[in-house]
Amino acid sequence: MNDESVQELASKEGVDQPFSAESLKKLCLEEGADDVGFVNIDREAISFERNDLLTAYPKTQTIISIIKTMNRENIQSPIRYVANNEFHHMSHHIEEISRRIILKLNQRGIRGVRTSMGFPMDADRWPGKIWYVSHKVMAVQAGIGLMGIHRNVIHPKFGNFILLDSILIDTPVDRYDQPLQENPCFECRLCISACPVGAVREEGLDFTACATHNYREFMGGFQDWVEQVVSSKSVKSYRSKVHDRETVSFWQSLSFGANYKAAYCMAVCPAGEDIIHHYHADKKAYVQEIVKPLREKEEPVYVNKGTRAESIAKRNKYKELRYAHFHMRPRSVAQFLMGIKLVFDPLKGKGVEVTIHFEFTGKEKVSATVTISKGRLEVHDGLIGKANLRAKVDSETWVAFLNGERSLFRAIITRKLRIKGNPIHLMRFQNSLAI
Ligand code: B12
Ligand code: SF4
Repeated sequence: MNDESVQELASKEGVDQPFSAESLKKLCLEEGADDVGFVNIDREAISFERNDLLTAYPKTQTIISIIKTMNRENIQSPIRYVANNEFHHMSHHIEEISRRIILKLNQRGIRGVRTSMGFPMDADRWPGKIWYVSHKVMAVQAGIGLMGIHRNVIHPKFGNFILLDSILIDTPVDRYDQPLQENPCFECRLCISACPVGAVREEGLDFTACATHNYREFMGGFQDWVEQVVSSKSVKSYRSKVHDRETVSFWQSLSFGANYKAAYCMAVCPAGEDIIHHYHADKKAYVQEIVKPLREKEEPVYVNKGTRAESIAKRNKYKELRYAHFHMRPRSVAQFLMGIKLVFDPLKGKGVEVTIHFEFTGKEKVSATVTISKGRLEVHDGLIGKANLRAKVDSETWVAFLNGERSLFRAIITRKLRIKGNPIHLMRFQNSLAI
């Protein structure tokens, strides 16, 4: 849309009226988005996101969700820098599209904010929710696509080979979109079989497994590497922990954008009109051409010791097992209670049946019940049911203990931690966590 037509529309519509969804959609597509949809800030389904959205832009009325397709063959390549180059290039591209959309909207008197499609994020909130806008949630609500078993959004036409972005604007539109009725994911489970660390599971993504391997050179994986550097007493000791090619890979990540180690779940997904006929025409050939080269690629695979991810990686003779530690040291009780859900490992927690009542005192006064049962960990507010163990603990002491800065013994003798029940339950709980 040229500047003249923008001005023409602006004068026709005025911005204090609900804006025409149709003309906004046209503008977004003309600026290069491959699909677009709109969500109202008051929608119930995004209520858990509202605080963050309004922190990012207090005047938000409408969330514009846009997508950009990637070149599928790049993402499927067993040469991962070919895929990473596509991810990075298209990340910049979609952000540039959002930037252009917002500048065009500014000319119509509409103001707004675009955050970021991925990184950078708010590192001050680490290890909490470091992003303010969950683009998948917005895309689903905007009717762009639905999440498959692998938790990526699948567009009915382009499949999951899309990147997402969201723009928060101060103006309502005259029509909002609704989630799709039919999920393009047809449960072929290729994503489950392709992930070298078994992170994709029907019961939900194993966040720690994916973050430890795929994000080896990001965030907590990067912390791990730094700690390996500083804890090495000599060059020889560093080299015994980190291969030269791994050091070079970290350099490459710092210089050119972090290397994803896998994204195989996305690479193999055959859902979506543009792709599915390749799969249905000859399923065996599809697996041979797309899945097998990734499964049989010889490469290092990063896992935490004793986890389900380790047991899965071990079964694949093409993968070299490398032990890592994805660091997520909580800085508050709230982060602890959120984080344990992400780091619970079903293999390490196998056979554990325990209920713990936590009563946190001091800075963060919170009560919570943590239950591990039948290979699942749940956290509930308040003290619910009968506990095997009751722990009354000063919140700051607990956080210091989790970060290795305070011993449990010292916490007990200074009466900052009071336990009722057999402490073995606390150990069992701790041993069920992947990190
Ligand atoms: C956090 C994050 C991750 C995490 C968690 C993955 C996930 N499924 O959410 C990790 C590091 C593992 C990850 C990996 C990848 N990601 Co990512 N990631 C994000 C991010 C920042 C937010 C995701 C989100 O909305 N979560 C909210 C909830 C509703 O999603 P969920 O699936 O139910 O929740 C999972 C996690 O988020 C986690 N979680 C939930 N709450 C919290 C809170 C905290 C504090 C933490 C740490 C985690 C966490 O637990 C769940 C898993 O058990 C977005 C960018 C953004 N700002 O939106 C990109 C995004 C989701 N990622 C994307 C991509 C491409 C990937 C990778 C393919 C990267 C790669 N190149 O290898 C892999 C795919 C892994 C997979 N199968 O999901 C794309 C997805 C595009 C699409 N078609 O859907 C996004 C949308 C980026 C973008 N702008 O396009 N990612
Ligand atoms: S690979 Fe198959 S099971 Fe996995 S998300 Fe895609 S369609 Fe669904």
